[in-house]
Amino acid sequence: MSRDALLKTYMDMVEDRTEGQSEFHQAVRHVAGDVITIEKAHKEYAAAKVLERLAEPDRVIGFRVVWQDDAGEVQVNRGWRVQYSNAIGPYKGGLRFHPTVSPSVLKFLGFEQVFKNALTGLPLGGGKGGSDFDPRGRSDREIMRFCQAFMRQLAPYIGPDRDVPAGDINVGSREIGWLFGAYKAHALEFTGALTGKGPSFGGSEIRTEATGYGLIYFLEAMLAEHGDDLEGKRIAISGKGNVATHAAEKAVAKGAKVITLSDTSGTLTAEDGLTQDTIDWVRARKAAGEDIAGAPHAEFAESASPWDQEVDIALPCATQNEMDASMARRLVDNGARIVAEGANMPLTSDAQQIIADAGLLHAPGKAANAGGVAVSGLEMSQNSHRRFASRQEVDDALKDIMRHIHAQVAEEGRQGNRVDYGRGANIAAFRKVADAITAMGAI
Ligand code: 2IT
Repeated sequence: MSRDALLKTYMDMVEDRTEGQSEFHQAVRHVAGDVITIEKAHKEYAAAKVLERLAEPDRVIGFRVVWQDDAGEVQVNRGWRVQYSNAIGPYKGGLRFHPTVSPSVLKFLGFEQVFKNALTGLPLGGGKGGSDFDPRGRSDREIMRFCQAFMRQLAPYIGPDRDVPAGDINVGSREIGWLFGAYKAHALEFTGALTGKGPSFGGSEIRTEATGYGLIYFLEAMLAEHGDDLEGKRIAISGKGNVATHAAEKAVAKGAKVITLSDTSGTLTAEDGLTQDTIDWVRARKAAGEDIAGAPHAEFAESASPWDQEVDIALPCATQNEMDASMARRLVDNGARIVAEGANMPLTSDAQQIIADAGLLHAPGKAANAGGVAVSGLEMSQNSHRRFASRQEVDDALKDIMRHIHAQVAEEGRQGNRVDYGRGANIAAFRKVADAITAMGAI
């Protein structure tokens, strides 16, 4: 059978079983498109039905989260943990609190996490979880009570050798502190069952910065591969959260010009590049739950998109499917040459096709944003050893890991003097996961 016929048969099976889970279908289709012929050509993988098995998470745990708001009213939210695959290590992946969280979104994120974690070279399986809870407009005490109620439901299913959650959108070190407090009260043990903890209770240096810094280290490796560097490059970044602001900070420190940051209210633009004080201001506003209109030394435009600027490099760091076909076309027309994903699956399938057809280099999130989970892996190992690594030690390890991911992906994806990063990442990660699944038999 041809690749297209194989992919159609496979995706028909996936879609029949998971009707309506469009984000999940999108993520699975991209990986399967790159690896299905490899699975079929490799006798052991084909016999073990590796792709068919990977279309189904190990399990999805769903629960009700009941808590009381400041007015004493009972609130009911939905929570889930997708334990996708522990073929190469304990389930590992973030928790997201956002009204768009659904089983489809968490399954796509869990699926991607399996492959991302494999690329880090650390012994980490893949998972993802979260809730449809919206922290916007909630007081600190309400968010704490929500975290405690959420962990009451989740705690029985996690642990340092079983499943180790961390943060994701709207779950930062403050929420991890509340979640960890509730976990510890349940488990009657102090173990590293969560990462992204505060430095005074087992958290790793650099974990907060790691996804954004790692994205820039990966970008530097991409540029070096193609005989170039960051100096003077014009970069558009979307988002205003942890990934976006730390990527911006590191890019500016390396001599690039960061032209934009954004949120759902609009886009901040500085023609000569945002300065560190503007980035700090954005971070403080995000922490206070406020939008980014009115930043110092930058223009704010309500309906503008970061992809309307003339830039060399685009770093989408907001959320899934944030860039659609028309935005991708504008980005290409504005002269961008590189897209590296800080967010998970930020391009729609149509946007991805446009970027590919225009010949841009495009690094997928599972490679480019793996720095966060990589430092989570380092935090787990520090906790197991009961020690703390220095900031320098962790930053050096993060740089090494991002260079190593780039080298693996480039090797699998090299086509002449260019690299197909999407294909390279999917193939390198798939081989590792498939080898482990195959070695463990039909279980
Ligand atoms: O998308 C991601 O890789 C994360 N949210 C980080 C997960 C982790 O376990 O550190």
